[in-house]
Order: sequence, then structure tokens, then C-alpha cells
Amino acid sequence: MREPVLPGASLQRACRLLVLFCALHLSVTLLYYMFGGETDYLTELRHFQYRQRANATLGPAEHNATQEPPVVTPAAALQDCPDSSPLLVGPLRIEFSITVDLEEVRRINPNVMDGGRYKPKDCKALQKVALIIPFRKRDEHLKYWLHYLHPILQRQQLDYGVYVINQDGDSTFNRAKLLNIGYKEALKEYDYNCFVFSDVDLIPMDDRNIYKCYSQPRHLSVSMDKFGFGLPYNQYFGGVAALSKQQFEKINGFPNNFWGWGGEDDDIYNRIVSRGMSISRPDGITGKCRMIRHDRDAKNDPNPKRFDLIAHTRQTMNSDGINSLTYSVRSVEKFPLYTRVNVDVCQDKPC
Ligand code: UDH
Ligand code: NGS
Repeated sequence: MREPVLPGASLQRACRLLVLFCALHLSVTLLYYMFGGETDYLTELRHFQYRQRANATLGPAEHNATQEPPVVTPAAALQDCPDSSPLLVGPLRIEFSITVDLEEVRRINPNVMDGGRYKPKDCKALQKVALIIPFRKRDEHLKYWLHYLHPILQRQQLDYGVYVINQDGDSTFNRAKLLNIGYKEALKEYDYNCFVFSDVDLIPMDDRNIYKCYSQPRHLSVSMDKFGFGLPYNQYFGGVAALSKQQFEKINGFPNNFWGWGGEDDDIYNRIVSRGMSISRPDGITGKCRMIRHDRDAKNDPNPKRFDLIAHTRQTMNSDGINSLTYSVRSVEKFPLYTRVNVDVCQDKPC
């Protein structure tokens, strides 16, 4: 005889089946998540969130839909600046009829820090450059230099500092010795690896003429207006030049014994060549620059000994240079756009 089917028993069986089905569904879903079965939607959402974060840290020109998830960059680990700065504009209009107000120069260069220091905010500069200017009583020229050079150097994305080395007193001017002093004094402040030595009255006419160092010593003022936009002679190394720390040390720096005008730049050229290096230069268009016209300065007459001195560079350069430099610093002044180092160059007297 068949047992009667009770309504309570079939309900119980149906419930057991439902619980079994739910458990099965739960375990399949769990396995799917654990072993990579993310839905396309979830993957898309995650990538979208990455892109949102990436775009928030980039400039408008750098937005790129195919970009990889970004690495969040702390200030200390910025990416290197590009080899060629995207901020360069090329040829520049340079004129000396305008009046320069240093307060205004300061206002339009808000990122230049005290003492004339600057470094890019959103990338790590490729070089740390000290700009060294030999100086005495050329304040009007210095205003033009600061007015034109600060914006250029920032567009070149350099980590830089400006050092005006002022020869105190009325001794005979000594350009090369002031440049040596600038090298030493700048290194006391920061770990510079490149040194650009610039006359105060020379302004580049193209910001693609980068004020940085190259694999060979670099001559930057290669196409001056006063020479009809060319070189006065092939070995000319005057005006503006860049040497890395290693290049400068390799030639024992510059001579200290050229008192008065002329020849010290030829001596530097001789040093470079005698140490097996060559001169690197920009092309004649990129290297165009203007000089501020001026009269000969007091206490800087042509040095009658200069021809004899440059005939003996190879013999003198080992004992005359950065290794024999003596001077005394009278004061170091921090101005908003430059650091001024006042020095006694100790002509005819021990320091
Ligand atoms: N310098 C000074 N003060 C001086 C002398 C020179 O600041 O009293 C600096 C300044 O940075 C200058 C550089 O040293 O740009 C070179 O000076 P220089 O006199 O050797 O060279 P420059 O080409 O003049 O400026 C050469 C003589 C110009 C005579 C012009 C006659 N028309
Ligand atoms: C050469 C000088 C260099 C000088 C160059 C340009 O004759 O020091 O002229 O001078 N060498 C000697 O005198 C040995 S400039 O026209 O800029 O005054 O830089």
C-alpha cells in the first residue's frame, strides 16, 4: 500500500532544493571572482578611475586616452624634464631702448626665489646650472640681463642660480679671476654641475640656445650683432661659455693672471684644446645675440702682456688656475633676482 503524500513533506523537499540551489549559486559566484572572472564593466570602471586620477595630475597637452595607470609622484621623485623643453618659443626680440624696472621684473617672475634661484615645479631639471657674471659698475646692463634672461632660463627648464661677482675697489679688472671666484662661491651654496660664464652685456636672441652644458665645452655667443652675426675668428671663446664641473676641473679652471682687457678667453680656449677637448657651438641662427653698446671701462685697458701670456698657456695652466686661486669675500648679498658676491681680487698683495 502506498503511503499518503503529505503536503508538509513536499514543502520541506522544495525548501531543501532551494537552499541547495542558493549554495551552488553562491559558490560559483565566489569562484568566478577569485579566479579572474571580473566583468568587462568592472575592468572598465577601474581603468576609468585610473584615467581620472592621471588626468588630474597632467597638463592639458599631455592627456592621453591610452595612458597606463599613473604612478602618484611625490615631490621628491619628479620625472626628468624632457631633453627639449616644450616651453621654448625660438627667436626673440631684444632691444635696449626700453626702461627696465627690477620691481616689475620680479613681479613677472614670481617663481624666481631669493638670490635668483629657480627650479621647475613639475619636472626634475636635467642640469643644475650656476650662471656666473663678472661685474663692476655695470648696473644698467645687469638690469637688461635679468629682465631678458630670467624668463628664458625658466623656459629652458633649468635648475639655476644667478651669481654676480663684483670686483670691489679700483684695482685693474680681472674677468677670468672673477669667473674662478664665481665657480668656487656658487659651489659653496649648491651642488651645481654646470657653469655658464656670461658677460653682463650679452643677451641671446633665441631661447633654443640652451644655457646648459654639453659633452664638450660650449661656446654660446657665436653670432654676435657686433661681429655682423658671426665669429670674429675660429678660436674665439669670449662672451658666454658653458663648462661642466668635470670640464672646468680638467683645465684647472681659468687663468688668474690676466689683468686688464683681452686674451683671457684665448687662454681658456688653449686650455680646453690642450686637454684634448673641442668646442661645441650652436648654429649661427640659434646662436644669435645682442651686445649692449658701451665705452671702454675705467681700469680695464688692454693688457700689454696678453700676447706673451697666451703663447705659454700649456706651461702655465697647471700652476695658475683654480688650484692657485686666492681672494677674499667682503660680503654676499641676496637680492630677489640674483646673488651678489663682493670680492677683493687682491692685485699685487696677498689676500
Ligand atoms: N666688466 C664689468 N665692468 C668692467 C669691465 C668689465 O662688469 O669695468 C665685465 C662685464 O660683464 C663685461 C665683461 O666684464 O661684459 C667683459 O668686459 P670687456 O670690457 O672685456 O669686454 P666688452 O666686450 O668690451 O664688454 C670691450 C671693450 C669695448 C670698447 C668699446 C669701444 N667702443
Ligand atoms: C681678441 C682678444 C680677445 C677678445 C676678442 C674680441 O683680439 O680677448 O679680440 O674682442 N684677444 C687678444 O687680445 C689676445 S672684442 O671685439 O669683443 O673687444 O675677446
